[in-house]
Amino acid sequence: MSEMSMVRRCYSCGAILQSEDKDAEGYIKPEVLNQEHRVGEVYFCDKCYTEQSYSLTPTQPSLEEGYLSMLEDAQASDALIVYVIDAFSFEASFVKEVAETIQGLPILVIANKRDLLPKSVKDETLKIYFAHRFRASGIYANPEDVVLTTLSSNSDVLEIAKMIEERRRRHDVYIIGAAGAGKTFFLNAYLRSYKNSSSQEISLSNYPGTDLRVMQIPLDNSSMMYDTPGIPTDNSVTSRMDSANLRVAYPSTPVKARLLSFIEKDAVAIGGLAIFELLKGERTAVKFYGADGLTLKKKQAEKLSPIFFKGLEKGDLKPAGINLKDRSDFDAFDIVVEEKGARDIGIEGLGWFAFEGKSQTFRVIVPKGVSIYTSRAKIK
Ligand SMILES: Nc1nc2c(ncn2[C@@H]2O[C@H](COP(=O)(O)OP(=O)(O)OP(=O)(O)O)[C@@H](O)[C@H]2O)c(=O)[nH]1
Ligand SMILES: [Mg+2]
Repeated sequence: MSEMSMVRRCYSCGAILQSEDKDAEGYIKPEVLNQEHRVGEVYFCDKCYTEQSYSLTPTQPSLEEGYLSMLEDAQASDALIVYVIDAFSFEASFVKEVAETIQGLPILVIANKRDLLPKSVKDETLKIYFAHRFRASGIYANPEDVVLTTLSSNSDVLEIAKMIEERRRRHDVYIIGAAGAGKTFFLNAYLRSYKNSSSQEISLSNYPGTDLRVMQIPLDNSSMMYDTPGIPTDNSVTSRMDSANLRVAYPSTPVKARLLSFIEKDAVAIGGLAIFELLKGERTAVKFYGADGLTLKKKQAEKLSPIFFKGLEKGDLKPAGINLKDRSDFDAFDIVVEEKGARDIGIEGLGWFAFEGKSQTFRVIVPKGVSIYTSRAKIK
């Protein structure tokens, strides 16, 4: 009787893996190829592996030069940090160096775009979640440090202005956060009730010693409020789409749960942007939270994957990203859920999957460089 073995391909370039010919396509060291195949393990040929065309750790957004030295000033002057987040998606937007640089400073978190989360969820629950995510990212915050806002419709920020005034103790204020979170919307609302009691003017100029364009608002004769450039969202799906696709993929109304039931090896494709698979584990009910316009297609992973990549090649899938054509344009992450209880696995800028943690392994395939995160459930 002949023995059958599974053909293994490089996850990046798709070449059939082999250990015989170093110079031929798909070469992989015999010790890697012959080791026992662990569930969920993805293989790369040596060429793809050494070229590091696959990043297996979620990426962080990149910072402009001068950004950290600006925050070092904030640290040195014991300033108040007003950290604006997009309540729909911010979980993977933290940058380690930013967290380290603002360590110990007083903070006020403005969780904006509250309108994109279901009304039924209590504000208090969200505040606890947001504060938890900040702490998990190395920035100390409590639920009392969080305010929820919908700056696009609510122009009144008097309460927030009062909180800032109390918390800043006559020190400077730095408004920071990811691009598009709502910093400028906040500032515009703030300026409506602002009175300049100083001898200085409001100005848009380079932050001292940097090329950063910063709006500077005098708060009194010795302190300023700075509206700083947004931390780039290059690790978000939103940065991979043109505006027509973005209108479909990014919510404009509260996200609703879409129910899916997974058995092992089931997967769901989200438009032409991502695949989420239950690689290992018992039957799991999963809720997807994301824009209504996103199409979900669920099938066994081995059937779904060729359909997805063929669809991408042909340009059939909607919404789709710019220059996402084949497997090599995507990253794959396997997530082993060790925690029990209500959990989320999210894709930055796209939405999240909510489920009960039961030692599952999930595989998430996302456009290269897009971050994913896992956390306790945002919405219960
Ligand atoms: N749904 C919703 N959208 C909002 C809200 N507030 C702002 N937006 C939208 O978010 C986008 C970005 O807002 P901005 O205030 O310019 O964001 P920013 O943080 O200043 O961005 P950068 O200057 O690029 O760093 C705008 O297109 C707004 O329409 C909100 O409360 N809800
Ligand atoms: Mg702005």
